[in-house]
Amino acid sequence: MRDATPGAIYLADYRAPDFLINRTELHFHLGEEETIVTSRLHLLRSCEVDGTPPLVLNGQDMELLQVSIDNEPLAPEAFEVNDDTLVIADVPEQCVLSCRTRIRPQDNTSLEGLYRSHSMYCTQCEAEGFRKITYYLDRPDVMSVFTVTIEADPDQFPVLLSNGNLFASTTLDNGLQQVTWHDPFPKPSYLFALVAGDLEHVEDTFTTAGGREVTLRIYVEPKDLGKCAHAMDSLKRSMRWDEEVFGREYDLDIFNVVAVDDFNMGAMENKSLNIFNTSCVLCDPDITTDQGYQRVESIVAHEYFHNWSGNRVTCRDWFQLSLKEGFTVFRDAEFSADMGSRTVKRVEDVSLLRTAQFTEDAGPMAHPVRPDSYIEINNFYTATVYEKGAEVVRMIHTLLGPERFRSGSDLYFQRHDGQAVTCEDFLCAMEDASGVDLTQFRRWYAQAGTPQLRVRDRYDADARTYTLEFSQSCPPTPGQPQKQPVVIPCAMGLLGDAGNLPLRLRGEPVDAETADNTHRVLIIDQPSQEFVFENVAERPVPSLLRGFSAPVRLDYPYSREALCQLMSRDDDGFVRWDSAQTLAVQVISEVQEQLATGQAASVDDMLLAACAQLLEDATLDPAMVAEMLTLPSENYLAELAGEGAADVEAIHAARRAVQQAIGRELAGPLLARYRELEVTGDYAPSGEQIAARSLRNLCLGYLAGADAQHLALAAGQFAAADNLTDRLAALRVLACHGSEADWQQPLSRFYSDWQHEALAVNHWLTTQAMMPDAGVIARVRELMQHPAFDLRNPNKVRSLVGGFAGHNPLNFHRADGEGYRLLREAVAELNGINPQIAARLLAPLTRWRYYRGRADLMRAELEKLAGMEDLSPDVYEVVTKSLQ
Ligand code: 0A1
Ligand code: ZN
Repeated sequence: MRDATPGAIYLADYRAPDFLINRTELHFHLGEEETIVTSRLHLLRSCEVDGTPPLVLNGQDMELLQVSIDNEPLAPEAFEVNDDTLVIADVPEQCVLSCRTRIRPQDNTSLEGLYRSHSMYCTQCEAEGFRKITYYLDRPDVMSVFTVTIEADPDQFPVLLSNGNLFASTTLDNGLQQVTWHDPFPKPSYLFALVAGDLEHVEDTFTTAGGREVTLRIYVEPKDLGKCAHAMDSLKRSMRWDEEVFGREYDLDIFNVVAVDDFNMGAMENKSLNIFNTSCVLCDPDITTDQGYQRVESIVAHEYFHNWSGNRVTCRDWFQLSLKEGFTVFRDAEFSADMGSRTVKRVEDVSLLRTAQFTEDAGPMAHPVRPDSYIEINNFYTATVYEKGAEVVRMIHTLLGPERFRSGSDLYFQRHDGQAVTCEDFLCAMEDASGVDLTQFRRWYAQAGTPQLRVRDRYDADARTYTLEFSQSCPPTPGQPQKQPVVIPCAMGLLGDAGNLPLRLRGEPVDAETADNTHRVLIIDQPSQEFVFENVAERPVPSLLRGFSAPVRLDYPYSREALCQLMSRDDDGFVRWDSAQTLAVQVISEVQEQLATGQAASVDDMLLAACAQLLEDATLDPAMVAEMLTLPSENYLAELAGEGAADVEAIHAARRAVQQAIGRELAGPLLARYRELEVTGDYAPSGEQIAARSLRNLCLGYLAGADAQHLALAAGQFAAADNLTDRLAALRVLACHGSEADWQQPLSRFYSDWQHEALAVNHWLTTQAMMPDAGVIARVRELMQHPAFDLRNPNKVRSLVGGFAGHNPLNFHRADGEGYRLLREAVAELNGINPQIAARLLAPLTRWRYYRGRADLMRAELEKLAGMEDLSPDVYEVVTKSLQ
């Protein structure tokens, strides 16, 4: 909590540590009332240091019982303890420093450091949680070899885990169980982990390419033992894939995963002891949706891949967070693309980027992929660091090509194994291995904001030339009024009447490789630039930014005819989807104008015909058809409207009118697809079944949204479903399009059937938070008092309050400000419980500049938060930056 205004930390102030810790020995006595932690830190003054600087250790929320140097207890005047440091003025060049501290994990609601979740103890140390466990140099560039001893009552805590290999295990004279773990790989404190609990595990093995047999274990509460198979399979697939695609092998004989119900994020890559939010590891057809299965696979992979990109090579400081996160998200995205449909994966990722990251980049918290400053590092686990960071790595992959990218990655791991490094080191490895100069490309790491790529074209029929004119710009962001041009790889092709045209670019040498193909990557690195294509027989439609080759906003004045052509005939699946999105955006905004001027909604036949074509073409992948038929979200439409221009009610009405027109006009084909796509046989999270269910449930939504008669289909599906995907899709259709008589009974049925499964109940909470009816705010408030809800459990908070504020724009932005009030009250309460979650939950209020007629109401709630006493640095940073 704050006793003074929290200050910012700057990258420019980075200094190497004065002391190193070669070895770290920790002893934990886990008791009923308190936990006693004893550390022995083998310290060494850095040889780069002049003089004898004091030793400044980080530590928070604990009681220091004793401190000694080389076994000699220090007198009280030899050290100074305050709220977050222990300072010892006089420390020998080399010594063993020992601290004994008392902590109370059972009272730790922040879920950082050591805390209790149900009956187990576990840790979360990234980014700065270790300092709540013991006094330490809690910074990622201090890497140490850890030996950890844990003592606890074996009846309560039969399982005691830490990083590395089990070294010893005994029963002490007092009946306590004592185990010792040793991790041979030096690591920063943020990768330390400890787990104690009454857990059971499933076990498997994996043999690495080099012949090492690795024991794989997933630890869960006994009731969840049957829900680990999918995660285990995903882990084995990830291990094999990382060997094959990145040449990375696992390096210990054991790899443990633990599932925890109270967890701030998705999962954590602690060395050989990954800790997962239960929602990201447990799978069962009745508690996990198809998307949930896919998410588990990708998060298991993500955490596993961190073993190299994050653990063996880690970050020098937290400004370099994207070094491990951007690279690892890129790696997990490639893995998922290889496991399923590459195009569908790309579409999902770009949708997320455009909604979450573009909004962040256009708002008050905008920051570069490598930020220059922060107040609270926990606020920087963002879509920009993760998702835009991954896009930046993807662009390097595009610029270098797959082989040279792989050489760059090999060089990076070889050169920096065991080190804590920077984004600059990553770029240097990529340059050195490939010979490609990335000087200008570095701006992607330093500049915030989403660049805009404006494209105009000319066709000269006489000269048979087609010219593309590009210009780029980037709007100002906080602290960065002026931007420099970045390097934008624009993958493209040209679509003619009979398909994609062969390309010949003026000035390009004609050789076998470039002579007659239909795809190019143009490099846009100037404020404006022209490319001339020769021998172009007809005016083409440009297919631009294929595969979303750069994280930019594309501005090209596509006609609806051109969009329909791209949608149905372009070679690139991403462009086909993106054209469908652009067409839908155009049609929705046209309807919005019609409604605003008192006309009836009239939905362009061209959109309806394009949708009909998609529905009727049995050769297409149903998953892709479902993506193409999904209308842009209300949040995305609001963001496109621009600052001061988003009218939530008008957007909702227009989108709904288009949705209803599709449901009404295409009822025949929708119903036909709905019937034909029914999956028979047992549930499996296979690509084929997932694709069928996604399109089928989308059809159901359109049908019931347009005609109440079809609600019966949803009711039937709800009753008959043998899996959560179909059950929940039907429930959501009833809750969204039906009246109380339609949803009342199924909602209570769902709860009574699944109340024993927290993860299923979370979906039940979200379903109710997203309902469009006016009673939703009262319902959310009521649910916050429901026994199934718990403000201390982040999954519940995200499901209910996050679901409401983030995914129910119509009611969150209600004109009377009640939605904003609800969110502010929840954030205010959470501020004292779990500041990290409080700050994250606040994001929808920070977008106040967008909403016409709502800005004052939204600001007023932010101001109330700003005026609170005891504001955490987390919430303080988000509130003050968004009010600036
Ligand atoms: N490094 C993890 C994410 C993570 C970050 C912070 C946490 O607590 C503040 C927890 C987990 C990952 O990328 O998966
Ligand atoms: Zn990560």
